Amino acid sequence: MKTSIVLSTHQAEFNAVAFKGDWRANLAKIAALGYDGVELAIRDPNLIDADALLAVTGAHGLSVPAIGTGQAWGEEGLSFTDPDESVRQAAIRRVCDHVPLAARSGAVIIIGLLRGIVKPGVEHGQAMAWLVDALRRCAAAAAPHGARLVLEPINRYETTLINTVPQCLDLIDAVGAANFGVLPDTFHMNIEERSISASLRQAGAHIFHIHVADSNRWYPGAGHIDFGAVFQALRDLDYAGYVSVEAMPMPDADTCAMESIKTLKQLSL
Ligand code: LER
Ligand code: MN
Repeated sequence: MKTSIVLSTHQAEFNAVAFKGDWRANLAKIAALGYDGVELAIRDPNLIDADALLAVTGAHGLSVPAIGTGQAWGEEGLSFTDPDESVRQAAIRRVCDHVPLAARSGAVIIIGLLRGIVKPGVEHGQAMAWLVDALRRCAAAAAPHGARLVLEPINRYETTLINTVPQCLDLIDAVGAANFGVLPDTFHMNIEERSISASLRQAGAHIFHIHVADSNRWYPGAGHIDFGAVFQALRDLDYAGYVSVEAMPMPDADTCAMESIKTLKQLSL
């Protein structure tokens, strides 16, 4: 198991990101704390200089295990399940635009809130059909480049589409693409799953990436999630991917990042 932490390349509304803004300074901090990698939250890949970004991550010895895409929903309203077809197409194009950087870095592309919520007047079944179709198109576009995609089950207060890991496993069956998997996030799992460790065990090899935050979305160890059981399940699965910290910068970003890596290193022993 390897460690990473989320960094937004730009200022962002989403609050569970410790590091935003000055990405050069933040990458130096993340490397100095001993993280193996950095997960990049990127609203629009056309607005970043991928060469410069990868040069700096490489110089620090940091890998890029994942790219988060949710700001395109939060700040531009793009969604796989919007009733407006042009919005759905724009969301698919945006995911495809992430493929070159994902292919270069080996990052998985995360579909979080970009899947959307079921809007008033839309049948749940229709939203699911749009979602499956969009995921198939994105997975097909990513596959020739060796890039992978994950969907993240997100709690009911943020979306009405795919709240649990078992629901996501059914979706993986429906999409039927080998490069499409699941990203469990312990914060959401604590709200939605019957048992966090049982759902992780059920997902098994479909887990391509993981987010960790505690029950209060502070750093692991600041709430009441049993991370001992979480890590035991991951060890039993021989999970060899990244455990990525996506937590609020509380009490401040530096403390969050420092406490998180201390706990993750203790737990993964
Ligand atoms: C994104 O990774 C996430 O966990 C969501 O809460 C975004 O709103
Ligand atoms: Mn998450």
